[in-house]
Amino acid sequence: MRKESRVILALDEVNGERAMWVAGQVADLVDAIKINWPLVLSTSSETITRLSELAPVICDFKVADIPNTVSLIVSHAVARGAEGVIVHGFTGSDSVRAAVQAAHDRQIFVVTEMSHPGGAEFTAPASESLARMAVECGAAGIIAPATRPERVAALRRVVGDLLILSPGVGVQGGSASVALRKGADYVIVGRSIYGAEDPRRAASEIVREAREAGGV
Ligand code: BMP
Repeated sequence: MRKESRVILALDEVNGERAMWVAGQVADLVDAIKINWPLVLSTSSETITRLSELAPVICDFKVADIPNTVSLIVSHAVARGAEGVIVHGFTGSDSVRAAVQAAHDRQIFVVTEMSHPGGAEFTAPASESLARMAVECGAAGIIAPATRPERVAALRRVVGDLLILSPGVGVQGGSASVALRKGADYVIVGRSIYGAEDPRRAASEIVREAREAGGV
């Protein structure tokens, strides 16, 4: 995955036509497009392939299952054109290893601490163990919360040079520049871009903020 703007679009737009329009508006500005169940279920898995023609696609399926099922989901996402897949880590190292193996040369990202308030209940206390396991299992990176930037810094100390993708910017209250300065490689931004009247302008503003935060 390229590392230029350090911004990943979370395309949770459920109108398929508008989703493709938004993707076309910002594909050259963002480093990747992350899609989740809402868009895949409201359109079809063919959307993965169509989007992958515009930008690298990360399938945020938060896969949480036994190794065999994990492996089936990851290999089908990759066959559709996914460059990366997001999985949960609480399922254990055998499931995460199955994801890494099924992804071959594509990337697996493991959820650590989630960005919403409920993420503090169960995921926060386990986040450093989950991050350590992601490293041991050969994942490409982790997901860490821009809403709690000090946790991004703490998780960076655990994962070394693994990639950190950080959601929670904008509507959830997190700041792109702070998350990047605390150690995130990329910020994940959804509604603040795809929900804007002018998604290209909204994306450009966040890209400018990311650039000002330094790095790369
Ligand atoms: P938004 O910028 O609209 O809040 O979108 C954030 C995106 O990141 C959503 O797709 C959400 O599913 C995802 N996400 C998150 O917000 N917090 C997490 O801890 C993990 C996520 O994948």
